Amino acid sequence: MNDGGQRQYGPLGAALVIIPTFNEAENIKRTVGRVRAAVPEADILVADDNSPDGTGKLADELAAEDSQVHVLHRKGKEGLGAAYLAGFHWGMEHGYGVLVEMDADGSHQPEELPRLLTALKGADLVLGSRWVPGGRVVNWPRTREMISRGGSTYSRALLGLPLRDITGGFRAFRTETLDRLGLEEVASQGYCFQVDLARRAVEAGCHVVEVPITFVDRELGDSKMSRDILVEALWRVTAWGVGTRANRMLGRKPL
Ligand SMILES: Nc1nc2c(ncn2[C@@H]2O[C@H](COP(=O)(O)OP(=O)(O)O)[C@@H](O)[C@H]2O)c(=O)[nH]1
Ligand SMILES: [Mg+2]
Repeated sequence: MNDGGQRQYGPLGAALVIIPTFNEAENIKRTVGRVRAAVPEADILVADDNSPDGTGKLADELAAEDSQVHVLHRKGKEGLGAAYLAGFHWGMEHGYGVLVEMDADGSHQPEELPRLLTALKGADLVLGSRWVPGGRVVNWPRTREMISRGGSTYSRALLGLPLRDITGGFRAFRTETLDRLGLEEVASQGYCFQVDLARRAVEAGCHVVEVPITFVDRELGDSKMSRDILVEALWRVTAWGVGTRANRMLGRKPL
């Protein structure tokens, strides 16, 4: 499955860092500025779900000053998965070779982007990982850490994935990797979108590399994690696990 070590990889194309936002007015300018400084050659797409706090307008101001910053205005809050799918399509249509996922709230350090992109030279997909040696979390409430670790452990065990951080959202994809994941069938709305893409990548035989990151809890604004998001993740991961096992028993292709 993970035969990427033998594979020859083409050069990385232009990179687009996709930043989904919902009510990140206190964070967006600083985060965009840090990304621009850390990877000046990369473009940015802010995918805003019509945030009531005016994040979309702030992003427009940034885009007006900087031709490498773009904004995708979406009509309303439809979840992280839908925002990323729209951002991926935008990036594909505009010919980027690398599409990066990154949170707006400062939890993902833009200064770690060069390490992710370097690793992508020899991989199909790179996951920024809190749970590999060298990875860590700073200031995260104990309950959040337990939910996150538990989510990865449950997904890893049930879906048989050889990965440590399956729920994280700091990732770099080669665009051709996304073409192999059957994105048109992805229905995950909340954070289980990340588990969904990871399992699809492994099932497609992609070479997935985990790079240690330092995840820092947000200092400003509120988390959008909710009970509904957790419930969706639990039922979807469980259904995928049951489906994968049933398909294996029946000798059918998964997904
Ligand atoms: N466009 C969009 N962005 C979202 C949505 N939900 C969360 N986000 C963004 O996704 C990122 C991660 O969300 P966050 O609330 O920090 O989650 P946490 O780190 O797990 O507490 C942030 O940049 C959020 O603004 C959504 O429904 N739509
Ligand atoms: Mg966050």
